This record gives sequence, structure tokens and C-alpha cells, in this order.
Amino acid sequence: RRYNALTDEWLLVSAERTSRPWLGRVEAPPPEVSQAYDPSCYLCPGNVRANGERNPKYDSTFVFTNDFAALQPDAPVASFENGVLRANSERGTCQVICFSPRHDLSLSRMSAAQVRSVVDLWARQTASLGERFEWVQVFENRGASMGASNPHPHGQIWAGDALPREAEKEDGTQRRHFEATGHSLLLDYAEQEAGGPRDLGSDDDWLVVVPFWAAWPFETLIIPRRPASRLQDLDDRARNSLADRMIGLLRGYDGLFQEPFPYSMGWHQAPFDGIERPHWQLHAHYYPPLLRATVRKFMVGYELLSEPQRDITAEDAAERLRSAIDAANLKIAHRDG
Ligand code: H2U
Ligand code: ZN
Repeated sequence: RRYNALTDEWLLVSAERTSRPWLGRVEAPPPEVSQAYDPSCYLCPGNVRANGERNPKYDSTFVFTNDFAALQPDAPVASFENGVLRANSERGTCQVICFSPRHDLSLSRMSAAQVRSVVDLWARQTASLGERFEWVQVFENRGASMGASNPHPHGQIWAGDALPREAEKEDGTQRRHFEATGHSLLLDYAEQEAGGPRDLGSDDDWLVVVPFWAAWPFETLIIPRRPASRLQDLDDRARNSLADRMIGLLRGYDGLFQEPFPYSMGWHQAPFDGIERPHWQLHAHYYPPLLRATVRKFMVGYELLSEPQRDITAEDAAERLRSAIDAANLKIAHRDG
């Protein structure tokens, strides 16, 4: 069993179970997306969305309020308590962000400058939503198997006033570590992992790592190596380096099974509730579901009822991802050179 220092939870690691026969559900490869513009896509420039609004002819990134938002800013304030039953209303908003006007691109195939503009957009939207809401969740679902409704490269931001479950867990673990040691939990963790068997390529600004406590087969964590509690705290150099790191990781992911790799990813940034949080370090989680090209990991049975379990060690996953990242970099060096 390994301990997840960020969530204060344990998981079971049972290496070498991957050779067991699999007669279960087989994941189909994602469909090829070849059109740069799709007239039926609700995210492409100039097209009409479900609510009748027309997208502008944007040429870089584009943000709009989700036409089917799960959170609404004008939700009436109410709370309810009856015995063990409790409920509160939740005020918030949901945005959709298009990463590129090109329907056929993905972050993994965008240029460093284009990814940098996505980083800037994430930072800008976070700062402005943080003026109105206490928790800002930036995320991306990539691939139909992770629930993305459209292959056009896009992500979402949900913002609300309650501190959600994951935020609460991470706030507690980071605060306790800071109170006990005077250090940031994730900066200490990054120091310990840099150059080690789970490191996927670190520089002075960033660590990209398969966390020691990864639950998903090829889960990764991206941590800035200097104190930063939100994306808006990152300077120019850190943002450029982040774009490079992300592209490397995503090309490695795509190279792993030679097809667009599905995942959910998102940023955990300090809450905007006015409370000082010197313990909080910005980071991104990538949660990809695939174990093999056609076999996805299901969090079911023991995992739902007891605790997560994984079949390959974090170190094995890191080794395979590292070679996929190296191979992708080589291919690009050949193409460019
Ligand atoms: P996902 O692919 O991650 O589901 O994100 C797309 C979002 O786009 C989804 O939440 C919204 C859906 O509600 N959407 C619109 O806001 N307008 C539309 O015309 C279609 C989809
Ligand atoms: Zn499109």
C-alpha cells in the first residue's frame, strides 16, 4: 500500500497483474479528425451554438459561458437542515474555453506559442472568476471515453463558492505539512522526486512526475518548483517552460499507444476566499484512464468499496512514459532538423 500525501488516502499496488486475460470491454480507437473546420461543430469559429448564439470568427482562443451551465450566478441563497439531511444552494458559473480555432488540433499538436496563449487564458480567467467566486476549477476532458462531447480542442472552467471535496482534502494536507515543517508539501515532494525514477523531465521551473501514489495507470502531476499558489503567480519564463513541458508530456501520451490519448486534467489553485494560504502550491493533475491501447482501467468493486488499486507500479509507468516522450521529441527533432 502506498500513501497519497496530497489527499491523505492509501491505495493498493499489485504489480504484475497486467498479464491476466481480458475479455471485457474493448476501447475503440478514437475517430480520426481531419477537417480544420467542421460546419456542424458548435465550437468552430462563426458557427451557431445550441442556444442560437453565433461564435465570433476567433483566431486564437475563445471563451463563452456554458449554455448548459451546472452552476448559475443568480441561484437563490438557501439552506436546509432536517435531522441528518443537509443541503445548501450553490452560486457559480461555468465557462467553455476553445484552445484553437482549428477543429482538428489538440494541445499535443499545437505550437509552444499557441499552448502558451492557453496558459495565459487559464491564468486570466482564473483571476477574473476569482474576484467573484471562491473556488475556480480549470479542467479539460479529452476524448469521448472521458466524456468530451466534441473533438474540437477545448476545456472548461467551473467556479463556485463552496470548497469542493478534493480542494478540502488538499488544503488540509498542505496546511498540516506547512504547520509541522514550515515548508510547502509539494515543494518538498518536488525536491525529493526530481531526477528520480518517477521524474518525466524536470527543469528549474517545473517537475513533471508520475506521483509515487498514482492510482490511474499513467497518472501524472505537474508542479512548479518555486512557490506559486495560482496560475496568475507564474512569470513569463515559467509560463513558457510550462507550455514546453505540457507539449512534451502530451506528445508522450499520444505516442504511448500511437493514438490520441484520452484524459481528464485540471489545475488545483488556492481558493479565493480571502484566507491566507502560504501552504498552497499550484499543481495540475492528469488522470488518463487507459491501461493498454484497448483496455481501460475501471475504478470499480474493491476500488469503489475499499480503496484504489493499480496493476503497474508508478515506476514502470514512468519508464514507459519517459521513452514515449523521448521518442516523440526525437521525431520532432528529425522533422525540424
Ligand atoms: P465537454 O466536451 O467537456 O462536455 O464540454 C463541452 C461543453 O459545451 C458542455 O459542457 C457545452 C456543453 O454543456 N455546450 C454549450 O455550451 N453550447 C453548445 O452549443 C453545445 C455544448
Ligand atoms: Zn470545431
